[in-house]
Amino acid sequence: MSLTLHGYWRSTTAYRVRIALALKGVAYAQVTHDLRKSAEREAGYRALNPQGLVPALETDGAVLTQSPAILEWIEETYPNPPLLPADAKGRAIVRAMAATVACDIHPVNNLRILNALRAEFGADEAAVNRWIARWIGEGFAALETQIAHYGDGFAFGATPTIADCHLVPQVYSAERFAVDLSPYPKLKAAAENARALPAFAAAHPDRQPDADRA
Ligand SMILES: N[C@@H](CCC(=O)N[C@@H](CS)C(=O)NCC(=O)O)C(=O)O
Repeated sequence: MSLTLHGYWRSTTAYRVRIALALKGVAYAQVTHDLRKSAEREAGYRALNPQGLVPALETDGAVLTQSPAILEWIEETYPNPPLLPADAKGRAIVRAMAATVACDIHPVNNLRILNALRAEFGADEAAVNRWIARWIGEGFAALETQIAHYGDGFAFGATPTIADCHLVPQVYSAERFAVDLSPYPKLKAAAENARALPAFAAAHPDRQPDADRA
């Protein structure tokens, strides 16, 4: 099956998909859409993803959108190594941890939200950074408790899961916006442990072909 990932190096949602594909050892092509130039809103790309957001994953005969759905498709299509626990309770907890990032942190800190804060609500960069840190902090505080309870090297258990596919990109974003991670030592340790794996390293934004070069 041939796969093409439409993304952008610094997109944390595309980063989730890159991690999952790398963990599964699945090869794919990449097409970049420069978010700084609003390329994701162009008509050609909207024909693939009507939401005009990255990522989208082109497979034989379908275009998949929404990174959590894409991760579930990857898990079902390439079951090894598994990124979800074997038991239903474990799967629900992992999906809940992922949803804390995907539903409760990332959407309110997305580019178009930040641009609306700047353009329509008069927020300066200091206010935007406070906004970002506020929502990351709320989500990370909850994840810190869950990782302390369920983690064993990774966010849940002793092997990477879909929770880590969400956590590591969100930590990347937190670091980019200089959010203090010292209140979340377990979360930080889990992210660092995951990042040390070659699959996570290969998926890092700076390693992507469209990354800014110094
Ligand atoms: N819930 C979607 C969110 C996708 C999303 O918001 N992607 C961002 C990049 S991380 C984007 O395309 N932003 C462009 C914009 O806000 O205009 C997913 O997980 O795939």
